Amino acid sequence: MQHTLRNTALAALMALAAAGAFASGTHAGGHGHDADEAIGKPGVAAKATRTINVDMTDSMRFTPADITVKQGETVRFVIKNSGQIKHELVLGTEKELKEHYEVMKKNPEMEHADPNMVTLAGGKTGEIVWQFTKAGKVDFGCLQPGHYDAGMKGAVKVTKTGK
Ligand SMILES: [Cu+2]
Repeated sequence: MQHTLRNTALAALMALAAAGAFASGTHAGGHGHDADEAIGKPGVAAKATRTINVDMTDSMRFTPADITVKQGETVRFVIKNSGQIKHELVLGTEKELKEHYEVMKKNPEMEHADPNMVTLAGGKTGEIVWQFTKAGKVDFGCLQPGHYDAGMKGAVKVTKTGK
């Protein structure tokens, strides 16, 4: 029976390998396997080449709402909540932000803390250090219930580095 078991295990491994190959084949040209890489990755503060100040207000706006960075650049965002109510800045694809926003609406008290976001009570300041590895657009928004719909969103344009 040892033989049969081994074959079963081998078949399972091969199936996994085939599935893996198929999955990576769907990423056109990319070598990334993590969906998060679509927007970049957590940055190392010591490597930040630039600090960008972003202000959040109770009028449901980010200032600035349009930011341009270079591909590969690590940016230190210093985010200030100038309002009195809780706001947050979450980096993501538009799809991710919308999905997350729907979850937040159902669970308004949900606490979340990931490297791509910062949630701040009124008057507080926080930071996100992020490396933009891929050219294109990275969206950001405040996912507190009602805020995103009210227009509390923005985008980071990531320009391709000349090569
Ligand atoms: Cu907000």
